Amino acid sequence: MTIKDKIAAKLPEWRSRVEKLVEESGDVVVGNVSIAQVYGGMRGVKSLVTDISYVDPNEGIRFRGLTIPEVLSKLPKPEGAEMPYVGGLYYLLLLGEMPTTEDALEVEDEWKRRWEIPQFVIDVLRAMPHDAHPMLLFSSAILALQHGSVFTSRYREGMSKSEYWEPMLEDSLDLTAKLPVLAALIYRLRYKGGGYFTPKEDLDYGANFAYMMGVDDPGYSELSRLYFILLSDHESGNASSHATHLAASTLSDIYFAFSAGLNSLAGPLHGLATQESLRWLLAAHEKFNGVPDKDELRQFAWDTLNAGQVIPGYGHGVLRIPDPRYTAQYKFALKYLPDDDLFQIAQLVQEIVPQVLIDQGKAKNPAPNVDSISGTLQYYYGVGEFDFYTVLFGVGRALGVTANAIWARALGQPLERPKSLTTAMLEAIAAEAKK
Ligand code: NMX
Ligand code: MLT
Repeated sequence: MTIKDKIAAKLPEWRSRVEKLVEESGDVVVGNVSIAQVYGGMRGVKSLVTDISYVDPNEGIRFRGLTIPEVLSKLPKPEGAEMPYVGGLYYLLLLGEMPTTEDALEVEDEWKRRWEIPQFVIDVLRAMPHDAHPMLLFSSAILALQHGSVFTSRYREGMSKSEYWEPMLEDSLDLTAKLPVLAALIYRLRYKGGGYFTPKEDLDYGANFAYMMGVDDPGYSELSRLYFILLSDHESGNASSHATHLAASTLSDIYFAFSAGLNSLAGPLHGLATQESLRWLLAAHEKFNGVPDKDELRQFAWDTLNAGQVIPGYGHGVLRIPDPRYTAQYKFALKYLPDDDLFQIAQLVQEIVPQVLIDQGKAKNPAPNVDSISGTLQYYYGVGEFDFYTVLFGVGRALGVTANAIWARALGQPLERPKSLTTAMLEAIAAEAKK
């Protein structure tokens, strides 16, 4: 059975489960919304549904019910590798079942058949100013790929609603196959003079990415697998997933929708924090001419806060513990680069910054998030161009948002259109509540 057949086989049960829930219990109240939440970025408002991942504030992410250590130990791995096949993770997200090695390889093989980037997309990238931000290049290239959307042509020809998910799957496999190639191409175009490598038949998704980046170190293949898996999904409410879902809810195809998601990933409160974290560490390194002592670093953190800025890589909209995706990368660093200077600073930051944030008394979670250490790992392997890091986040995030988009279409999730109110209306609601 192909992946498409396997999803098709699951659909009847899922469709009737959702139908039954909405029909029989549609008026059951899930939660209330306060004025603070309406003004406060909808934090904590329960208004989205996904079965692909869930973030518990006190535990962190579970992918299809599995914690990160479970995912890393249970997913099949390439021979001799420590980190699993990315294709296996995609299978898990798409189907909710632990893949066999054969299943993981089926996804990896699908990707190998679909990786090619049309020449006009490469030309679009080459036409951009040489100092364009890599996220501008990445998002533009994905928009350009929209030209080949199977969903859009099938829709134009006329297709039944019940079939929407099929071309969505087709486009998603095409898109996810091309992303590491595109990312490496952007990297080489932007920083390495323009030549690029095409993927090798005998390498998996992660190892091929390392190869195309020109990083000749097996540790970087392991890191690439780990990173794409960790960043793949973080339930539906984070900005990039939500933006992708919102755009896709209009029945725009995955290229338009994911480009929208990437555009929100490019903000410093979200994915761009990956580059900002490393920039912050490097600034500390430069200021103190190496690894600062604790007092110097504490003062450096306070200087950042007193300048009205955030400390990148710390805090979270949902998590109230250190991000387990941070912990997984931290363990990787302990094994592969324990003596690295920047890792020493990152460790020191982890010791000092949470208390500084607690003393400042604003951040609800003073602990490190996923972005606080990713750059340190990239830098160690020679990928020192930190403007590029959010592109890597985007390659990983595509796995989760495309899996979600396929299921959203399969289950007929409608156009997203919440209701807004005016301030006067909220004032009236507040006055009524006080009576
Ligand atoms: N440094 C300084 N101040 C912070 C930080 C931080 N790392 N985290 C939160 N705060 C402040 C925040 O700006 C807000 O201030 P104000 O009342 O003046 O508006 C206050 O603490 C309360 O914010 P929270 O409710 O704790 O956090 P919120 O849910 O609004 O925002 C983040 C979450 C992640 C945007 C926020 O913690 C932050 O700005 N962190 C630094 C940027 C970052 O690392 N982003 C990446 C997040 C992960 N990702 O990949 O997306
Ligand atoms: C993410 O991975 O999307 C970030 O941690 C942000 C979030 O979940 O809000």
